[in-house]
Amino acid sequence: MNKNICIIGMGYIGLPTAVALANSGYSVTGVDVDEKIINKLNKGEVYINEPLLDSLVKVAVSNGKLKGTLEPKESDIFIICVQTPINKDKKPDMKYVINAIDSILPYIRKGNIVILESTSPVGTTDEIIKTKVESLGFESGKDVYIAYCPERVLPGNIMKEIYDNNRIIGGVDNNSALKVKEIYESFINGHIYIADSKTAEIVKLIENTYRDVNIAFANEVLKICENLNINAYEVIKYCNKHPRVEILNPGPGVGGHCLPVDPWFLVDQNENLATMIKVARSINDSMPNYVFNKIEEMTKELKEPKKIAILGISYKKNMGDIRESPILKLIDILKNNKYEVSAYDPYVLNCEIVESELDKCIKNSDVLLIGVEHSIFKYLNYKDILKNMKNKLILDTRNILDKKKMETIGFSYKLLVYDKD
Ligand code: SAJ
Repeated sequence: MNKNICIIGMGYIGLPTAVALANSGYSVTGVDVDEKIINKLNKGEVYINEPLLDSLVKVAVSNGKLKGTLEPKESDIFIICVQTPINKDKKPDMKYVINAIDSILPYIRKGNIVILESTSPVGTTDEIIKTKVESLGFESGKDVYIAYCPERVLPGNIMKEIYDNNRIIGGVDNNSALKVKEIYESFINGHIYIADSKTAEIVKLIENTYRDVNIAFANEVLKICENLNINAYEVIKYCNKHPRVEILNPGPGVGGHCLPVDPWFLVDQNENLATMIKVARSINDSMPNYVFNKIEEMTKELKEPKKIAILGISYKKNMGDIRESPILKLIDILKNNKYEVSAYDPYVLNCEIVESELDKCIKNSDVLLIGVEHSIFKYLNYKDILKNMKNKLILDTRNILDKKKMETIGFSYKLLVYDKD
């Protein structure tokens, strides 16, 4: 096989997809509008911190199978992997997908394959991608092949999941779906399912919405249990002993670029029907404020200025991605309410709020707040941390520390929920 693939967008999904395809034999051109990303890529370097990604990129670039450019070029296959954010009104902003398809139109020839991977509103592949490609005079399924193939990888474990997860391919016609399946079969170990493009589009949206709604349920359980003076973590632990119950973990909110965004695509197209989805979003969005109220309660007797030292600001554990992090929202609320805030996160580099040394972050603080469950935080020397603090309060929003151990050291330890003494 010596086919050429042009991938538009060298971000969290485009770059891993590019290396997977390059290392399975394709000649891949990675396109991005950001010159810094392309210069790095051509040196075999990456800006995304993902296990295995940097070494796989080095291999692909050094053997000439992956090259970065600022402009697309003629290829057998085009894959669009650009971001699809929401705007201020929570409506999908499709300009990156539109720019991407427009940028490849001049290079599309008879026999080419065009794939959309970006999470998109239902109908995008048909209404935007197919319409634009067919405006060149081609007929889909005969002259060109068009499909939607959503990524499903978990940030923090992208390279493993890109190979091992099951995939769904939604063709705008059956010929297209079968052509696209051949490409993904070259590297995917999981099963590949074939559907129509609208089905594949909604599957992607529903998967992420399912998780968001389930996290919202866990957060509501937390609020209800606190109202009734019951420890929610204990409740969830016992509920999950039932063979058909699996409640997720409550926490300070839902971050990342997927779960806080994708449910809105369903809301936008189904305003009067997606009622639970909308409520779930508002529950998850309420969590930073809920944590803030907890801090207010814990510190109401303390003198100002009150200092909150936060361990972990990324949107989830063991990684440095801060996009939509609920802890950043909490920091804003704290600062707007005249709290002093310092933060320590060994995964987050080049962020103004983050101290490079733990001691500096902790010094003279009143409350130590666990924001993210980075594994390393379980093993810190909390005796030393305590010595550095003004008031010895801990608020553990992720339920990672041992209450008894913390109290033996001398902390007053609070879980995010009501915590019986
Ligand atoms: N979270 C909780 N409680 C939980 C689980 C997660 O509060 O029990 C929070 C996390 O702390 C984080 C947020 O939710 O702030 C999202 O984290 P996540 O690990 O659930 O998901 P993402 O956003 O990193 O990745 C999701 C995945 N989707 C599903 O699991 C259905 C991934 O497979 C998708 O590919 C990805 O979205 C995407 O790109 O769409």
